[in-house]
Amino acid sequence: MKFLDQAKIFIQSGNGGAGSCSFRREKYIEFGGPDGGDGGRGGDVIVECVDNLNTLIDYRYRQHFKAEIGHHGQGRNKTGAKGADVVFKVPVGTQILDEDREHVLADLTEAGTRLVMLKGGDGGFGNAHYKTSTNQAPRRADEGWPGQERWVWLQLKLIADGGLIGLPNAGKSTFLAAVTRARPKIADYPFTTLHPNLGVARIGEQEFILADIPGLIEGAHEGAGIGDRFLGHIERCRVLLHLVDGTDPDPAESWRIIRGELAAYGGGLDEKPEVLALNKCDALTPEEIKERKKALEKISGAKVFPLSGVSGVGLKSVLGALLEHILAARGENPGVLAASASVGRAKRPAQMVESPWDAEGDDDDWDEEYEAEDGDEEDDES
Ligand SMILES: Nc1nc2c(ncn2[C@@H]2O[C@H](COP(=O)(O)OP(=O)(O)OP(=O)(O)O)[C@@H](O)[C@H]2O)c(=O)[nH]1
Ligand SMILES: [Mg+2]
Repeated sequence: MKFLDQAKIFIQSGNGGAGSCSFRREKYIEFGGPDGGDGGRGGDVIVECVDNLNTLIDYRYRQHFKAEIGHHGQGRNKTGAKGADVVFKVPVGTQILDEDREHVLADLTEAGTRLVMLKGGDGGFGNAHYKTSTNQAPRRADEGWPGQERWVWLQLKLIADGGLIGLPNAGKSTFLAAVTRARPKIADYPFTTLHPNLGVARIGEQEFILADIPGLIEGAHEGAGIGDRFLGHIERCRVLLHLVDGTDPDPAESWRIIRGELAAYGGGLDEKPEVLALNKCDALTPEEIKERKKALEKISGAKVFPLSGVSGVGLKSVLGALLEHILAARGENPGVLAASASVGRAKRPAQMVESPWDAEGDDDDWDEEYEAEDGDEEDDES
């Protein structure tokens, strides 16, 4: 499926229908009097937030949304019908911005929300409306009031509970594929991922949504690589999972680059809770794991989770740490709940194994355990 996270569209509400100028004409009834009905109201432009979408791709193919005009009034006091509304659907997390892209007109964070973006014009009065004791045969009937029109920007900021960040090739997509049913593209060249992917992770009875975004490189805030445009998608996450490639001889430097980019982007990203993990531990010797973990812990001052997205080792404890932050944040602010279960179902937790690298000191037997668990991986899904 194609992904698009911004689109510019033209919306226009309907003009009101005109009032009618008419007189009652019937056999044996002279001076029947005015009976022109009012015009109907124009249709509204309505935006609806739905949870079975997660892209704005539809708006690449249709950019104009015009509501119907109100029907005209008619003789015999017939009021015109209201023009039909036009409804456009957007995924949860869409913001609607002014044409200058500065003012947020609406922020749709809950499925089912409907907002009237532009109201249709009122219908004009028919001549029956102007009948008074002193003017019993008015010939005045009004045009309908005009509708409104404007260009607006739609901007999607996906709603996920956790966001995956790291340098290109850190193994973010591999991690997403390991803990959710999402199937992002994975390859050993940088910038494999070109747009965000979502997946639902499950641990115990709890589910949460993870977002995998394109990798960041030094200078991303100035446009290097594919820039930091996609960081907008993790602005609403409650926790970030920072993956550092363990096969990189200097993991501390990778960590520093990403933290620098988060700070340069702003938006409070660098203040979000971060879970830090040393990835690709299956490709390292126990000594290397120990040494790189230590280096990372020293520079970050945080706990480092060793893991391997490929073998599945260590995933459980990382998910547990993410969940802890997510639950804590949900307690504080239950308002914006993570959205769409339509992203897919969570993967069975049985496919994940405990991390043998977590416990201090028993590094020696990690490879045995890894071998054993590797066997399990074969009977993956039946
Ligand atoms: N040995 C090993 N290799 C891994 C692991 N995780 C990912 N890789 C490999 O690393 C390469 C990059 O993995 P991706 O998951 O595409 O990395 P990414 O962070 O999503 O990269 P971009 O989308 O380009 O930013 C692939 O060749 C993976 O097979 C791991 O745990 N162990
Ligand atoms: Mg990727």
